[in-house]
Amino acid sequence: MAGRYRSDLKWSDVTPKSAFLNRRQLMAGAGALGLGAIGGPAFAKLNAAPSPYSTDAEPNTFDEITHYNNYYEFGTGKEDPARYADALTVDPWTVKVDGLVDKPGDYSFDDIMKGTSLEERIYRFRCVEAWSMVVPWVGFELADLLNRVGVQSSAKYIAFETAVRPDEMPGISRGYLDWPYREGLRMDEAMHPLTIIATGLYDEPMPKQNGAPLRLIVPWKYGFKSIKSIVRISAVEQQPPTSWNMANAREYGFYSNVNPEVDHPRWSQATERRVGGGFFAKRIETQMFNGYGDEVAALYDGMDLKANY
Ligand SMILES: Nc1nc2c(c(=O)[nH]1)N[C@H]1C(S)=C(S)[C@@H](COP(=O)(O)O)O[C@H]1N2
Ligand SMILES: [Mo]
Repeated sequence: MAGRYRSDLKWSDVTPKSAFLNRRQLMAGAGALGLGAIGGPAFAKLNAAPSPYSTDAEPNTFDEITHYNNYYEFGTGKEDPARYADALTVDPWTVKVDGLVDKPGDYSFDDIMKGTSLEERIYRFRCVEAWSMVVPWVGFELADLLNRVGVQSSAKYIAFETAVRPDEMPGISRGYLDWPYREGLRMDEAMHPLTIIATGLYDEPMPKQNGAPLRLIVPWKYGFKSIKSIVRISAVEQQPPTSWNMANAREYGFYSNVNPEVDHPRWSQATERRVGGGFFAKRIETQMFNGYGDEVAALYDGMDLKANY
């Protein structure tokens, strides 16, 4: 896993942009001084304001969040990403933005971060599958990035791809999924203020096993929609193929909204087991749209969510 990072620098009185630039200088210094691995470039500020969408549930510990992961490029076991993801090179990092946009191009992580107009925030979201975990992400709205590259009106969906690095990712040669890992959102979902690009968690740059240096988080959808280590973002007209749907269309649809009323063919989705709660942890009731119905239910007005699972 990525080394934990501490410094004496106080972030409290710096602006987001200068926090980012300071962080870059610090990282260069850390490298030169041989202070060890840092997960990747970061945009974290210790006292960043929590998003009003944050849950007030207690966050999981850093150790829980970084040792119970799904990242099939590194293996299918929950501990495989923590064991193997250190091999991933995350700096430099380039994201190709293409398709129906005014400013296509290969954007470095720095390009993406320096242009951010919004203040970075802490988003304390519950990630739900059959299990759940509360994570204080640091990130910014995907819409901010999409607006900067100028999504054209003919684009109806945003498609995402993860890096494919057989030399760094031991899971690639084993198959499991049809690489690259792919995900997609309808345009209104992509533009929703709850949809974020996360670049860190707690006060750390994004740990590699959690998808360094930047990943998607869509808190009203099941965890697998939140694609990690993104290298390509495309604005497209047709609904794009997505990895889990390609692997098993009966079990995984395109929408994948958290929905306690629609069971996965192999398990109930009415409840979730909180990770880290210990052996006697009670299952908790899963909320429709993970509790964000007021914010997102209108996106699906008139849609049959049993057919569009
Ligand atoms: N590239 C990539 N992204 C991925 C996955 C993956 O295997 N590869 N797994 C998904 C699944 S199934 C889940 S539940 C979440 C887990 O995120 P976390 O490990 O940070 O909790 O990442 C999602 N993003
Ligand atoms: Mo998952």
